[in-house]
Amino acid sequence: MADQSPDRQGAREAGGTIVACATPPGRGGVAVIRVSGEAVRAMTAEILGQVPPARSACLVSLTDSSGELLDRGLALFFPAPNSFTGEDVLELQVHGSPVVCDLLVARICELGARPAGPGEFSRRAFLNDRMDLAQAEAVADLIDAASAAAARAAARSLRGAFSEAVEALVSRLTGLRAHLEATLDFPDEEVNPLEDRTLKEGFEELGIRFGRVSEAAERGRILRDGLNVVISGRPNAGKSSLMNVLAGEPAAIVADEPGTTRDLVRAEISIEGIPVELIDTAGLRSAGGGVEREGVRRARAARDEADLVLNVWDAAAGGRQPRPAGRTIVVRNKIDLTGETPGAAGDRTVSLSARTGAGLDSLREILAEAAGGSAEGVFSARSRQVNSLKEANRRFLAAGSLFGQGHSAELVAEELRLAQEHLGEITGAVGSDDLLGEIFSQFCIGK
Ligand SMILES: Nc1nc2c(ncn2[C@@H]2O[C@H](COP(=O)(O)OP(=O)(O)O)[C@@H](O)[C@H]2O)c(=O)[nH]1
Ligand SMILES: [Mg+2]
Repeated sequence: MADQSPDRQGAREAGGTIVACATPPGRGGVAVIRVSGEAVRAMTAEILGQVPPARSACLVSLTDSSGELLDRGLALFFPAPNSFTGEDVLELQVHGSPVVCDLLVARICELGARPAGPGEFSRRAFLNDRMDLAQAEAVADLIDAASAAAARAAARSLRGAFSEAVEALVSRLTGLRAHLEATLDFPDEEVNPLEDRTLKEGFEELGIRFGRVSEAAERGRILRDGLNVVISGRPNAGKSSLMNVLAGEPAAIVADEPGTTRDLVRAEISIEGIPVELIDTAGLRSAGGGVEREGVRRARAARDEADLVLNVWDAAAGGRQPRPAGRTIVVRNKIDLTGETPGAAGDRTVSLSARTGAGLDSLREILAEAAGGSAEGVFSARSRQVNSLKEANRRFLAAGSLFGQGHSAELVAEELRLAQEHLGEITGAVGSDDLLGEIFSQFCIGK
């Protein structure tokens, strides 16, 4: 983290008027320079000889300190608070020359602005309540989106879909807490909270809502980060063969000899535009030497972190086939030897042959579904947000079970309060400067 030095960190946090080229470096038709802060109006008058009317494009001449022409372009003035940052903002559309941009940025700095740090415009937008943290992060995710589905999901978060879902959870949590605390205020009334229907139904309904929002957020996270798929199973089941046929290249060594794959082998593929990382692992068995044992340890660790596990099973070998569970899909391989029909049985078991390719399409469909499916109604999310949501849900479940066991309303209310705090981390209602610094430092400059 080279740009975390104290002076730059300090500069980023300082106020003042900031300037940056918002378009990527290099030559192009048009470049956009953005200026935000309290001195924008005065600077605008100086460089343009006028302050253009609010929010309308105006053809202007841009001059240096001696009055000489630097470029002609369009100026847009957004007076506070109706701008991206909530401050006075000037946007200049000039010819896309890096030299012209540098001259203009230097000219604006001469007049008292300073170069913006990464994400500083978005950070101001957040601090001035123009958007919450989930929306600010969605801006960055929209810019970074690797697929159409990811871009649509980010646009939904930017519009506020994720924030609204979180706010709805918060308002219901607050309602439950208020209701619980009311029973604290009237201890003499001898009401048994367990028989209180409003509370009971409140817990049930909120539980369902938590589930729905968590699922959508998890799908959004996968759309953004890609799907991580671990291929696991016994030695010689055909894991490496499956990896190679999915990857379309001989990424891993295939051999008759059990114990061939010892380290993790990775391949990146794309399914419906969503990045999928395939990880081939050493077969799980207790025999083998030290290197193989380390391979097995790595295989287990990878499996624990996977979004999805393909448990490959040699259909020709017989024995007791593992059951699909949670994130695990059972792949019955080598059906060219058994003659069974290729394809999926339910959404968690698929029969195929890595050798002939029969049944592979069914597996690809299952992977596509896991990677986001239609992505209908999904909003973009980051692992930071998914983790906060999980923590909030954990606290909420704890509150529910304390409530069910008849514990004091105070104890239950405290767990609900903690759940609410974790939800606040998502939108930035609760959060530290360190967290904000970390998030915005990953944005690009000019955003
Ligand atoms: N007949 C047949 N043989 C296969 C199939 N998939 C893999 N094999 C063979 O099974 C052996 C072990 O394959 P490999 O991919 O190295 O298994 P791994 O140890 O699980 O990675 C090799 O000889 C492969 O050619 C299949 O679908 N049909
Ligand atoms: Mg192998």
